[in-house]
Amino acid sequence: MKTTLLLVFLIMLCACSAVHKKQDTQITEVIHIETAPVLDGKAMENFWNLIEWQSIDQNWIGGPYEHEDFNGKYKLAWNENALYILLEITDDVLYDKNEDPLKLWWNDDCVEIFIDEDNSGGLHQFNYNAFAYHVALDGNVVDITEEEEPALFNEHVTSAHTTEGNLSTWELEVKIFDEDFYKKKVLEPTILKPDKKIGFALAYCDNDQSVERENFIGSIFVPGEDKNQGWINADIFGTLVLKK
Ligand SMILES: [Ca+2]
Ligand SMILES: [Ca+2]
Ligand SMILES: [Ca+2]
Ligand SMILES: [Ca+2]
Repeated sequence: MKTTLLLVFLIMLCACSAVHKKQDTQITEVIHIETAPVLDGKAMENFWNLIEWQSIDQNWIGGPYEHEDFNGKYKLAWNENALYILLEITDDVLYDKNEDPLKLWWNDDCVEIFIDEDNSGGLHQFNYNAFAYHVALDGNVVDITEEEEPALFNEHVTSAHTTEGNLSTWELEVKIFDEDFYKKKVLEPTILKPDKKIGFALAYCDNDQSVERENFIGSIFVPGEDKNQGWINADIFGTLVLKK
């Protein structure tokens, strides 16, 4: 009996420890910039040239896709006000299926930015422990609120993109908010400092005129069969370390 109880206790302990984010996996060091980029979808700023590209190549949803159908890469930089993303997306068909930004927003072509301000990991579907910002082609930013409803979070992410042929170049400014941001009288992003860790992943919902999105491609390897976990669970996010 004692052995059985001990075994049950050990299994529970393992199960509990497995839900916490392994903080040191998939680490990216992010370089500091003095001046924010001009958000115009043109990588004219010299600092962008000095930063290495990273891939968006993990197929979280959908069948195999060709290189012309989707490929994506990104660069990151930060200053005390925000995280900055330069993103190059090749997508053969740009498709805004639903004009209403709060209706089936994940079935439009969109960039999805996952942010966990304190790198805690954990569940975030109906709270602000972490965010899954869906940035639409028209710039609207959608996530789910504590009231379990979709809402616009346009003050959190500002974007611009240019498109030439199949290639879109995005520049995004992501202000980082903690889980209590909505309790404050004034919308107050976190002031970022060197060595801060932020949970992070980036993804693209690719729809080329289908009823539902055809692929959902992320920047982070997700173990197990269900790869579509980021919108609920911040444990799968990678970790950014802000470097001065
Ligand atoms: Ca620019
Ligand atoms: Ca496509
Ligand atoms: Ca958190
Ligand atoms: Ca598309």
